[in-house]
Amino acid sequence: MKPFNFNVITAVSLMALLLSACSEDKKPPQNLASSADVATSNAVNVAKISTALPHYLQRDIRDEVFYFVMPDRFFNGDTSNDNGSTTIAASQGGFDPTSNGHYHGGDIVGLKEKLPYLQAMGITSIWLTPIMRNQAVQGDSSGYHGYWVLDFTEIDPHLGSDQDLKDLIAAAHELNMKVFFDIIANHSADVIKFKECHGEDGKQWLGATPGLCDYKSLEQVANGDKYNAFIPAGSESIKVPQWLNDPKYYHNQGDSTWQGESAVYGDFAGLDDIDTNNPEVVSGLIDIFKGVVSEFKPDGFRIDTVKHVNMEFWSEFSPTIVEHAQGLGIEQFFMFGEVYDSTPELLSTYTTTGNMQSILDFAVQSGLYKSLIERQGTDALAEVFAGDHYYQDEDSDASMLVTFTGNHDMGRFAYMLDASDFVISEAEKLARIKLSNALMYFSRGIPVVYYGDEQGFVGDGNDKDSRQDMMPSHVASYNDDDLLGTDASTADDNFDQGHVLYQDLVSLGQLYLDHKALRHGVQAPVYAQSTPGLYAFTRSDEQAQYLIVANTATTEQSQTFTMQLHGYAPVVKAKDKTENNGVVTINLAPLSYAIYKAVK
Ligand SMILES: [Ca+2]
Ligand SMILES: [Ca+2]
Ligand SMILES: [Ca+2]
Ligand SMILES: [Ca+2]
Repeated sequence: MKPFNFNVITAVSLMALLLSACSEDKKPPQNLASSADVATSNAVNVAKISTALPHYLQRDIRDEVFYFVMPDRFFNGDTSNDNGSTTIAASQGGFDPTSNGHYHGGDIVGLKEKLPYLQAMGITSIWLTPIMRNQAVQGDSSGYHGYWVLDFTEIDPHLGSDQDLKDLIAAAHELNMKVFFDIIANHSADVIKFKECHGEDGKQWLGATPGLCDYKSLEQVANGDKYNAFIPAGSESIKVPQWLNDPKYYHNQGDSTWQGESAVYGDFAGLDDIDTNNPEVVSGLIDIFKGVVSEFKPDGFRIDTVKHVNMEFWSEFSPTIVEHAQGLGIEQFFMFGEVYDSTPELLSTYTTTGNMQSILDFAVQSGLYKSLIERQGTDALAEVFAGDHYYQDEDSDASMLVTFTGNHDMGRFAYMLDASDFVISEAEKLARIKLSNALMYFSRGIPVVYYGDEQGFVGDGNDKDSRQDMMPSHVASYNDDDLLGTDASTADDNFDQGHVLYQDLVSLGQLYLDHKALRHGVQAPVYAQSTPGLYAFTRSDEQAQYLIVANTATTEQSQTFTMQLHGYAPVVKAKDKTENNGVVTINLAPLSYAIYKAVK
């Protein structure tokens, strides 16, 4: 753990802020990705891009930098709520900070306390994992992640009170930051049981396959072969609002095998799959989420498990919720869905046919994975962006997609590097992470930083293994990880603003703020190759064109590009650059990138 003097940070931060406020044409920063020193420098800079951008109510979504956080694993600001509800048994308990599958005590008050930490990193928007009241315990783990909702109208008591949530949003808005909720329309907590699988009391296991209640197809159900669905005694009114307690509003076809129609109609490992084909359910769910918007006034929603709900539901739900929010004065209300698939052809159907404004760009994640972890050619990335035209329709396009390098389900980019076939030094891992972040920020789409990535978190895998604590952890399998860029472990407090990756994100955020075309510019391909090496593209607006070149190889690489403009000046310097009337030759150090700008 590096010692940290708060007064020094504050003084340096203030100075950096003053400098950034009064110098429009700063010197081009050093090439960030090429300086992959493991040792962190003592310099602590801050990038408060949230306060320099337009007011949050007017701000275009393409100006955002997201931070995706699981509040339970972030910071415990109030230990009195650690055990959840004091009045509702179903939402009580499940607290065990030594287990990676249980509540750890982090909450909304704690998150609010850390807003300045996020703001200083250049974050403008926070996306929270689901915060509605959960079933605290299911089987041998708990609802710390928030995806087991019982009550769609109030916050989970482990995370705090409705007022705490309103206070967080008010505090974020005060800093000109936005707050996004993660919502689920596909399923609720697991309450409904099937007599054929779970017995008369719902507590047995009679299924043929352990842990899997066999899926019954639509055809089987039409022929009368269906489950006897029921709610076990004592749980008849456990869900809110009340209509969710009637089994007739669920599909009740058993567990999804993730194949064919079961992906839409099946239960997600027992989680009650809501019958989103029923018009009464559609209006019921629309009312629920209109209510959430009216009550808390978030700036948008990330929508879970979109692929597991019928498309007709989304095409009605999405515009209705956005219109409702706009009617409340949240003009820029924005929703992006989780469609776990990496092909633009399929992903784009949700923003076109499904009327959704945006989706999480699993295709870009896959391109970054192929080029920087599997070491395929840079054409793996070019191929992803070549599918951008699929997203084009009258009200949305690929520039509104939400990009990321890893997440709470698939694991962190750092873990993927660890798990790859290559033996990689810490310096090279850091260089690959920095390059993936730069490509995420500077290519089209809205970047998301997964909490803890900025502190060098790695993890042993996906899901629970990737949901480490930022506050001192008591989970042994987290604490034995070798974090990148620091001597700290997850047993320490990890809000280190001097961490090399935190500082790198500060730099990216500052560049993002200083050059509007890097956020809004139209992207066009320039160069890619079938082996690791250079990847080049431009971002252009009315004023300027930016040439962004990345080197994914571990050797120096050089290439000449014939550009339409001339006079490309450095924004982030390459190792060497020469130019003759728009014929630009760039020489890049291993695993680095450069940005050059030509004025129109
Ligand atoms: Ca707490
Ligand atoms: Ca479903
Ligand atoms: Ca169930
Ligand atoms: Ca471990």
